[in-house]
Amino acid sequence: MASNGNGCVKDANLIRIGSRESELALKQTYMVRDALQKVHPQLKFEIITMKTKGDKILSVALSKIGSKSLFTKELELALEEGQVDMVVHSLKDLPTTLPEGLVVGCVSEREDPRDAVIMHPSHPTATLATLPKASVIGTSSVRRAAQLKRKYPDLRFESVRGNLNTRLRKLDTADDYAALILAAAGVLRMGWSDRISQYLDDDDCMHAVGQGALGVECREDDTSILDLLAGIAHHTTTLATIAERAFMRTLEGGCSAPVAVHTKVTGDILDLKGGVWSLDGSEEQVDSSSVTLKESDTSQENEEHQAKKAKSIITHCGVVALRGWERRMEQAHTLGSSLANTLLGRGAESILRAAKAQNDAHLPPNNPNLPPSTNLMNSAAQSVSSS
Ligand code: DPM
Repeated sequence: MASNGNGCVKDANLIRIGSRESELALKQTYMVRDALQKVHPQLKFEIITMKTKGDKILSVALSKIGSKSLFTKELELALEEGQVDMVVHSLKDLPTTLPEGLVVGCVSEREDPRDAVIMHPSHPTATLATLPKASVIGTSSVRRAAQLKRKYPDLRFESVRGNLNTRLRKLDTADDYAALILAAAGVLRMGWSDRISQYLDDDDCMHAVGQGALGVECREDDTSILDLLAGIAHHTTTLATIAERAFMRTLEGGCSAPVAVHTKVTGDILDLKGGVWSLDGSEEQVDSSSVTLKESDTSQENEEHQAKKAKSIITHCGVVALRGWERRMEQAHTLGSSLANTLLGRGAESILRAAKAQNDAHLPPNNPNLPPSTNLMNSAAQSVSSS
């Protein structure tokens, strides 16, 4: 028995996992719980669910709410206060800088990271390329809208919010949208693979940083939980997502600016393609870079790592470096930040600044009950085409 910091006595074999309460969030939390249970049959798990700001504010597009920890804050508070021992998130919803004292203890194996098209039942055989002109595509991701506007200038993009169940219902029961763009990972985990009519590869639409992977957050000083999580970590997904998060962090992206990536691990080679776009997709900076991953073999480098390790755990953009892979994690981090710096040197900075300024100009006051404001993604496009 141990105290949880609130003065309450807790069964040391009981692990409390925090989760958002949507069906997808719960399915993801069960995946992590089942993986832990398999390795540690003696442990008991309790899942504690809560609503986050992102679940409550449904009338405003994500990019316009203007907060980075939309889907994470309430759960992180519960973690800090010792009400839960770990929290399962979609890694892409976790900011690249975490609150002091919290870390991502492990990243799970990535599901298909691509975006997918879900067509309205009245367009069973259509693709984005064959939809009628001016068809409305539902997404509140500025990343998706910017890239797809560039590729399919005749389509229109409108915000759609709510959890996956709500969105699919909005698509099917009205004629507001011809199609939705969703992360394939979420759709597949919901068991709706038969609704996917098209997967978007990187030529069409590069995915979000961390998309398709789960990140389990815990307290930095909770060594027993860190040990448990290390046992279910997926090494190559961790490398890929550290590179992506470093790319995002160096750009200071966040969900108000269109930033996207495409990562591949082939043997010991890590490839990262990354890009930034103006909101209307008219401007683009994309490049790629790769690195051959290698643990250090010089004893001096090893000593440096040992010394660092003795002081504290090593993290990259909040993600704990896996033991024996410290050097590779560092290389992945450097790959991401260098690629971002290359793009910044070529004008990505002004693209990002303009996108953020346009979003901020549309930020709603702090009132979740306000009606939705004008559609930024299309209004931005109009102002460009008329200039
Ligand atoms: C973030 C974005 C979206 C979610 C922005 C983006 C999509 C919003 C939208 C940061 N979080 O992707 O550019 O299209 O309206 C979210 C989903 C998943 C995690 C749903 C989805 C599930 C898949 C995964 C929402 N967060 O993107 O379709 O594990 O990556």
